[in-house]
Amino acid sequence: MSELPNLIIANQFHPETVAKLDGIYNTHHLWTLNPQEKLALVKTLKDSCSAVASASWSCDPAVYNLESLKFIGCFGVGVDGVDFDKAADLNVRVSNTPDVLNDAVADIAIALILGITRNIINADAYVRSKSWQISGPFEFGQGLQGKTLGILGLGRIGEAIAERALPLGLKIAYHNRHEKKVPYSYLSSIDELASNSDILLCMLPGGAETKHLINETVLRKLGPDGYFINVGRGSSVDESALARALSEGQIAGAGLDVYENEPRVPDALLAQSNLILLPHIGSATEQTRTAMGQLVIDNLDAYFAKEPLLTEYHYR
Ligand code: NAP
Ligand code: 8YV
Repeated sequence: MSELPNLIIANQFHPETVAKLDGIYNTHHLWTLNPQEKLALVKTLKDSCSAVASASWSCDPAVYNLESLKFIGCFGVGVDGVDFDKAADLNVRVSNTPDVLNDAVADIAIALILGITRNIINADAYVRSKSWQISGPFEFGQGLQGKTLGILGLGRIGEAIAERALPLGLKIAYHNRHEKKVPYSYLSSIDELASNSDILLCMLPGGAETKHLINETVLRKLGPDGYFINVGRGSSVDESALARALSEGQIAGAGLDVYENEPRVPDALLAQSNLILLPHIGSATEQTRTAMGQLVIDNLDAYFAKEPLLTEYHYR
């Protein structure tokens, strides 16, 4: 029998980190099992396993059948994959991986802003299809200088985006539930933020409270010259309303990194040419994913050593 502590790995995430965990713990790869095998494993481990490592955006509900569960170490900052009612019932502590991904995600947000306002993807296609040779110069894009970037969800990542946007000549406005001590204009509602933004960027967490906050009304307030960017969670956006807004010219364009039912993207969005679609790559650099994985490992170390967690997610 292994002397190493048991650790259930609920979902497949960052293979490099999972391989490291395999070397530190007696790991059980829950996602490789069928439903009966999952329940059998959880029953077998019910008195001998108290920790789970999981993707933050998805955590197999079978783990809540583990009566001895006391800790879930998440890979990712947005913990919408955790069932906090069940976690609270079991008195489970949760950690996530904030801050180490701010730069990578903020970079992707800026890439989407520049990409859609300068029409970069269609411009690339224009060269490859030889349209440049045949039809002449490409259409003009929109400059950013003096425009307003409205950030919905000005938290850790939102602030990193604002820092990058200022040197591009953008003014910053934002909406959170609570006003912050920052040198940016606070607007007290999403509608007001949309009305006052040239580019509306959503950096909200997922979950019931933010579901479909970006709807037809908000997009209409953004207006026909406005751009919408989403790097937070797809569940915050009514994707049918967004597809309609794009096809009917209610807004000028959009850039998305996240979707409501990943990895599926609605056909109505795929059909839009004034839209850049990325496959949830905000934090996807070698360096950032390694740093996120190290934080998962460090939180597990701290949990087993009965020391304070490095980045506990306080949900109560
Ligand atoms: P954070 O620091 O907690 O920031 C979230 C901000 O949203 C806070 O300022 C919060 O302010 C605001 N907020 C929350 N609920 C709100 C609501 N109902 N209405 C208005 N504002 C609200 O989180 P973060 O580290 O910046 O990460 C934000 C999210 O980005 C994550 O939860 C995750 O879903 C997503 N994410 C995506 C990627 C990617 O690859 N695309 C990568 C990392 C993270 P108040 O509390 O004052 O409302
Ligand atoms: C994911 C994210 O973790 O941290 C988050 O909340 O959305 C991302 O960093 C990443 O997509 C892993 O696949």
